[in-house]
Amino acid sequence: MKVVYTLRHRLHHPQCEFEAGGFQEPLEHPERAEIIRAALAADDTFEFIAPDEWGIEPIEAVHDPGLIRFLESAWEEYQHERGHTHDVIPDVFAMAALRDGMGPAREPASIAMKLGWWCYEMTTPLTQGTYDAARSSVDVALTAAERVLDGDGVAYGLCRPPGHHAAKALYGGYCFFNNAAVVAEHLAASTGSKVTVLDVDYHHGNGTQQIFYDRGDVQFVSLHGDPHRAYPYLTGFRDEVGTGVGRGCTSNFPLPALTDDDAYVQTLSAACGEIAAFRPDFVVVSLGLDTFGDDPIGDLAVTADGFERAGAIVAQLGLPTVVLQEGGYAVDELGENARRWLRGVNTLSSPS
Ligand code: OKP
Ligand code: ZN
Repeated sequence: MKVVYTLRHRLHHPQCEFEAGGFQEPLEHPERAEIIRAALAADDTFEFIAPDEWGIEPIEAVHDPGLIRFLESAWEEYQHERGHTHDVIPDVFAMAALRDGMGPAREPASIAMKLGWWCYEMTTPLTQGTYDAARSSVDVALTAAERVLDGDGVAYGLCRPPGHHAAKALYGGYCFFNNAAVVAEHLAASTGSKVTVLDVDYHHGNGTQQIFYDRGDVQFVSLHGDPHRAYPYLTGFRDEVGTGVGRGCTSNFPLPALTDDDAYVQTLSAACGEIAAFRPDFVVVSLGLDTFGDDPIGDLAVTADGFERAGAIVAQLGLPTVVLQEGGYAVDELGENARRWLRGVNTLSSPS
């Protein structure tokens, strides 16, 4: 199986993360990708390739051009306007309710409020190289998709930063550009066929769901911690099923705390039933490994065996599959967990 990787992910290296009333060590850090790279490099099932450069157009196909322009210059702008800081984090937010009854707001002029216009929370610092790292993460994702378009049964993009929380016009949740959405749109647009995004990250992929919510040609299926207790809290409820021609093309499977391998695999099988019924031509997997029992920010109980079983269930769909890395924060086990999931799905692999 081809693994697409670039060390450009290291350009995004936050120093701190604001949460629960204080600053802490970032959970989403460069070592995550390096641990996965090392685990896959030690297994000769995997062959590394570098990403191609895809330019801005595939990103513009899913994101507001204003968000892209903002991310390109925000760090620099902040340094000029507010003084030097390694990490740039919003401290004021453009809540629609502030102008309730007075007409909609316009994009603010000051970087102070621009941050809170394009970002919805405080755990996602912008660093000097964040934009370039986020662009490289999209390049990694699209290059993995290209392998599959060229006939590989499955390919893996070692994306970092992750993408699934990034909405059309918002970043947050450690995500800047929605790698999975860019790939799904690219596959759908370039082949005129149907695509499913299967999101197995612990956190609901609100961004991906939003981008395709009214689409009949791109299905979104997600297993995640129930938003009654899990980030991002506002999306991922069972009754969110899509709208317009997309009605029925979104399926959410909220999971209870401590969900174990057997329960997890059973729900994944049900989710794959929905995928088979949609009859897609391609599957894009948002692979979060934060469903792992020892993950510091998840509360499920999936094990390495469970991950291999999960990959094998996705392989049984028998569809060309692009696997893209999202979350996973139990760093010591992250590499082995990724390796096991990918070995599980690898029966799709075909010589290229
Ligand atoms: C990104 B991905 C929980 C802190 C939550 C943001 C989480 C973003 C997760 N105590 N902070 O879906 O893995
Ligand atoms: Zn996650």
